[in-house]
Amino acid sequence: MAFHPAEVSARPGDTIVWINRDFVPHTATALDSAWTSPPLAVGQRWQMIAEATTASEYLCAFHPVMEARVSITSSNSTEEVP
Ligand SMILES: [Cu+2]
Repeated sequence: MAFHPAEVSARPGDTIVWINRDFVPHTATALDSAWTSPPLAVGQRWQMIAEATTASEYLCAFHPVMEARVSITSSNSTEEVP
């Protein structure tokens, strides 16, 4: 009955995967409703490509005490050319 890790950071374009390793169904649902997984049965997985708008606190729609967070870090691949 918890997300592990409770906080994950990703860069835009990264794939974030949730796997339900619990004994009951769960969802991963953004607090601002920007995204949600379908209900994940035991053993099921769901993945999402991270975008800037993915950054959010999220919870399980069935068990709102389950809270976690996705943070998005910008990539540092761009360098200014003098
Ligand atoms: Cu749940």
